[in-house]
Amino acid sequence: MTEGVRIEVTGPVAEIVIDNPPVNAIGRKLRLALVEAFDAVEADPAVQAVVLSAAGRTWPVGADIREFGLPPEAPLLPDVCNRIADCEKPVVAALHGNVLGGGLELALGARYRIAPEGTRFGFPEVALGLIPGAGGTQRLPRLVGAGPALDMILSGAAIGTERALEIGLIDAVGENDIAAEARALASEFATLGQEAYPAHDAERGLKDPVTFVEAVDAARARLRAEQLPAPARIVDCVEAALLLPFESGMAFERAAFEDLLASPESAALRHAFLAERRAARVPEASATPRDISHVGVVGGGMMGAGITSSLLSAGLRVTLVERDVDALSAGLAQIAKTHERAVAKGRLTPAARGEEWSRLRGSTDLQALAPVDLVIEAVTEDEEVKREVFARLDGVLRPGAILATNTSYLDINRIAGATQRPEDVIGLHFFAPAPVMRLLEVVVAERTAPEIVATAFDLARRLGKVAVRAGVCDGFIGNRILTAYRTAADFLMEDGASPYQIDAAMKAYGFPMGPYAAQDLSGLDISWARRKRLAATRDPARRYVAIGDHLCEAGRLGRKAGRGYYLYPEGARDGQEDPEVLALISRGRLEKGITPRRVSSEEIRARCVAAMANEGARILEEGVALRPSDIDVVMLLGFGFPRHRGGPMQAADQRGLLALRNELRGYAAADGPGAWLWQPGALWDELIKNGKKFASLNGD
Ligand code: T1G
Repeated sequence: MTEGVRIEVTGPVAEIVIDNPPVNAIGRKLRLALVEAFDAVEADPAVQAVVLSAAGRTWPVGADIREFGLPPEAPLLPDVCNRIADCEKPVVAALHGNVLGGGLELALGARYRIAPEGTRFGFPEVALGLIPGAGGTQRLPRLVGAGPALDMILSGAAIGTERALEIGLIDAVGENDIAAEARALASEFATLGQEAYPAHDAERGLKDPVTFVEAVDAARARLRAEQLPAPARIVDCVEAALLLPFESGMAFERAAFEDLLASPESAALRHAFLAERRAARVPEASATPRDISHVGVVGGGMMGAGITSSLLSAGLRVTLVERDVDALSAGLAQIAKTHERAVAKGRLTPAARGEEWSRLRGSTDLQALAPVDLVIEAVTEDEEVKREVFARLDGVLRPGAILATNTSYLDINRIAGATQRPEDVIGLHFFAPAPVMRLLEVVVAERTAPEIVATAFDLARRLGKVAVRAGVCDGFIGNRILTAYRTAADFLMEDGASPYQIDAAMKAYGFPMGPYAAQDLSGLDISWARRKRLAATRDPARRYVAIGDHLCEAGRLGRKAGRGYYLYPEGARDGQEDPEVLALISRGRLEKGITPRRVSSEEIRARCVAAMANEGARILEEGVALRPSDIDVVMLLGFGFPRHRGGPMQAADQRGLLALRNELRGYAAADGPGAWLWQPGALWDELIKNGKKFASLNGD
């Protein structure tokens, strides 16, 4: 049989087994093999009934996302699903694992569907900026009605067997050897003969058109103006399942699917999906990770407590060390609060909380860390303090234990230099709040051993985080690009834009909040400390905007101080614009002899994204990041870059590198002392002259 499918005939039952590891993704070869398999079993007079099953850990999880950028090749997935539905012999689908997307559409082509407990069913296409494009928007509402169909397809959320049985998506919940049960059912059908099959109405969802229309209208009313294009198309297609004959509905769905497939939003969302998984492909992946079961955390502040909660959730034993009892108690209280919130929200049972808590120890003595496999240091962002902690840890930890620092931009080579074991030192840069943020920057110092990197990536997987490999530089990947973004914004603010206009422009681009509201939230003193640290080495000829320093000098440290770029009366969550800040900015311009100019929102967005992409190009040239898509993953998961834009490097590719490089050159020429921010490096010319995009550097 063609690759990816085998047929096993037992008596009157033919079982077609899909076997395309790791997740039975449906690419062209598999589509062809399935059509050939159904042609074969239909032509075989000995076969009276068919079972469609899947080998491995899951039923097909969907169409092969990697094929979407390629020209479509027959047979298309809708044709495969129709082939199954048109099979003259009853088809029983034996489902298990994640029955998603095109995989669920395959299952909907069958006459009967059975699955064991634990099987999940969903249409995640909306998260890729798409809609089910192989009959899902037509067959599902016909089977289960518009309400449950719209809930599934608009949310992209999976449902379990109980809900699937309740809405009629599956016909029975079976035991674990679901293929055997399916063969028995098919054998019954083969023996009973066509007329005896239990009545199975694949159109029962259309029986109540009034309810159907009400569900469509309600869903359409909930759509929001700024939403991406896919949700509205989903509602239109589900409505078409009621209003149009099946073939016309399929054509209507296909047209919508092709529109969305060609959209920049979907290209960005598919890019993000694959980029997150590509990040795990690091040169050190072949090294053997060390066993980690007991982790020490030094520092029980916001980050240390958050990291501890994350480690406990992953089933690890943790010893938290703080300098004194008060600090330790505060850290433990923070962890208890996180537990309480999880229990209150039903994410954690009280018993599970108790079990997690039983794996936690607290101490004020570093000696308590002697037995641990790995220590994560999360003390204050001061190089000397960290070096002192590492020197002491070096004398306490057993040979082979790993020392990790959570620093967000300090030089890890210098921190490692405080120990006798630099090859066991690495950066694990978590993002606040650590239990929630999925990003982990794994910062590899000059002498870090390969198996330490492999251990860090293995730990990230166990924590449910996406690890991205970074080299040592000031700010690694994310904070370095954030600095470029903020600098571009500061230049615009000094040139004539207000911080409030800049924030609004970047929110309109898709950021959850603008750069100034974000600084108020995290506290202006953090970046102020960094600017002061770098002041001695700053090139005086370079443009430098001191507005942020002036705000800090005036005690305006952000939301925690009740005022920063915005005012927060009585600790209000959302800031109010403050004329005092505008006056302070005007004074700053006056001192520098700058006549403010009108700045458009389009220019704000263009400059900020260009600055991020240009810093990303520099990071690539310096080898700090392995590939452009790693930079995108960092900005998407750690810094709120809108997912439907794909990240700064994807956005640059979408914009066009020649146009963007010329734009950067224009900014550099116009910006005089600020040219240093904009100057495009050699990588731009290299890619442009070869007609390549940043994506060509991602490998695959
Ligand atoms: N296509 C290609 N490769 C895929 C894939 C897919 N759909 N899904 C997973 N992989 C790869 C993934 O890149 C990784 O590869 C490996 O499988 C393990 O994945 C026409 C248009 C099912 C929840 O969106 O959500 O059908 O990095 O690490 O954590 O209507 O995979 O090892 O080389 O994620 O156990 C709709 C996407 C597609 C499901 C399992 N389906 N997949 O998670 O494993 S569009 C989806 C997932 C479609 C039709 C429409 C997850 C998972 P590598 P993993 P996991």
